[in-house]
Amino acid sequence: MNKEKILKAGEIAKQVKEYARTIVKKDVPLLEIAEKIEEKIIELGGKPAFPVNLSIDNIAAHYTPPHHDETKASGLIKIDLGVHVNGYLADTAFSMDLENSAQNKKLIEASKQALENAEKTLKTNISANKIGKVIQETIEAHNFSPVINLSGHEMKKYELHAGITIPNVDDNRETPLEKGLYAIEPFATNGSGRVHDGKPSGIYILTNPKNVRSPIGREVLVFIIEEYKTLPFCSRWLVKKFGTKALFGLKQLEDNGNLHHFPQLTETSGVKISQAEHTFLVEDKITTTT
Ligand SMILES: [Co+2]
Repeated sequence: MNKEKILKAGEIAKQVKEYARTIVKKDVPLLEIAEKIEEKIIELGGKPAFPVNLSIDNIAAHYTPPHHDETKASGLIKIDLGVHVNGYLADTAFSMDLENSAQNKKLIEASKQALENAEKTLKTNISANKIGKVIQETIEAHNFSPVINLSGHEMKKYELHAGITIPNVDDNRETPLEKGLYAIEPFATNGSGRVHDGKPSGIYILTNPKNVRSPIGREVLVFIIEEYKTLPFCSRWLVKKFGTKALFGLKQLEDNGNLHHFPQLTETSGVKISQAEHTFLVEDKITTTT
């Protein structure tokens, strides 16, 4: 573990988050917001650890604008961004209300407060379900539900979701949080508290680097291995590099079993979801990196 690089990734994420707050406004195209956030990460000396997620209302996660997207910012929007410095990660998220809704604001407050209470409870070797319990109790005290099938996660070099998961409820699993890097991410909702797989997100991760026959598939694969390694990436990034033929290459790689294609994660329509997230370095003492 390289503490210096972990802290640098966290510091960049913190600054980009402040920047994001100034550019996310109602009716601004998500494409413009995503590009600006990702450019800012690079400008500050990091790389995006995954495509910035800009998920609105009942979409909990995994919405990143495709290259031709026309969606505009609205409603209850979650901005989830990741930074890496040579594979050392920071993962952080916040929510904004773009329709002046009292309920959105309450939902945002519930996940934010749950994260703050989790942070206060955090110590070396605490069991993961104790953190989940604090998150659950805080969100329920706001009369909302935590999203129970999304969770925080351990992170390792070039591995966004590694090892231990940190639930958003008390799942009775007493896994101790040993020294390491963790993201805690409570989601609060006025819905059922369970998300399901939605449409394909255009966000992928390399699962098997085996050879592929198609020349464009191979070209894209070589680039993915070199540029993203085992971190998530999106079709928008590849269209920027190769033009729209990249989409054909991605299809070949998906069919050949090289990639996992993430679905959007959604609740039923009409339901709202908020999120807050920080990265924590757990040593003898705890450092919030983002
Ligand atoms: Co995360």
